[in-house]
Amino acid sequence: MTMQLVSFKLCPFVQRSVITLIEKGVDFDVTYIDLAEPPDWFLAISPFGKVPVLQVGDTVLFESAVINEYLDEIHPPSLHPADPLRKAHNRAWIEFGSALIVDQYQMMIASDEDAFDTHHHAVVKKLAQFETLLGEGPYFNGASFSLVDAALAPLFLRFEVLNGWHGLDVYDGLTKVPAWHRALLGRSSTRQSVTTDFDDLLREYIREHGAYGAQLFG
Ligand SMILES: N[C@@H](CCC(=O)N[C@@H](CS)C(=O)NCC(=O)O)C(=O)O
Repeated sequence: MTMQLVSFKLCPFVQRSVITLIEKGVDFDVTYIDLAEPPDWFLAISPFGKVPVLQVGDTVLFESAVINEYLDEIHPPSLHPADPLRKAHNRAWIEFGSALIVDQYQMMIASDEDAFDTHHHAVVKKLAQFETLLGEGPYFNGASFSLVDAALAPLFLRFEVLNGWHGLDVYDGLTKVPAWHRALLGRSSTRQSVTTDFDDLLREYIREHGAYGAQLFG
C-alpha cells in the first residue's frame, strides 16, 4: 500500500516529511494542492485545513512532527537519539525550529520595513540560540543525521534562495549555523524535497505577498 502525501509546493512543513520519507526509503505518491484554493476533498480530510497530510490506507495523519515520528517508528533504525533525555531535547528543538520557520515566513512576506525588522530580529535571535547548542557537527547531534535535521533543512533551503537579498545576512557572526546549513544542503534528501521550480515559485510568492521583501529582491 503506497502512502499518499498531500502537499503544497512551498510548504516547509511538508518538506520535513518529504525529507523523512526519502531518508527512510519509503514509496509515496504526492498530490499537490493550491492552498489559496484548497479543494473540497482536502478540506474534508484535513482537520486543520493544513498540509502536510499523509494517508496511510484509510487513516489520515497530519502534523509534520507526528508524521515523521510515525515514519521513524515503522522504518528502523531510528533517526532520533536513543537516550530518552536527548530524544526529548531533540523534540523540543524541533518545536523551536517550527517557530523559527514561522518567523522566517513572516519576514519574507513583510509588507513594510517595521514588520520586516521585527521578524528579521526574531530570526536572528533564534539562529543565535541554535549556534550556542551546536557542537562539532556537521549535524545537530554530531555525525548522524536526525529528525531534528529534517525539521530544520527547509529553513536552510529558503535561506539559500534569500541569500540573493540585498543586505540580508542572517548568519552574521555565526559559524556553526552556516556550517549546518551547508551540510543539510549537501544532502540529496534536502535537495529532492522541493520541485525544480522551487526558487522561482518562492520569489513569485514573495512578490505577490510581501511588498517589502519584493522590493529587497530588486
Ligand atoms: N504544525 C503544522 C503546520 C503546517 C502548516 O502550517 N501548513 C501550512 C502551509 S506551510 C498550511 O497548510 N496552511 C493552510 C492554512 O493555514 O489554511 C505541521 O507541522 O504540519
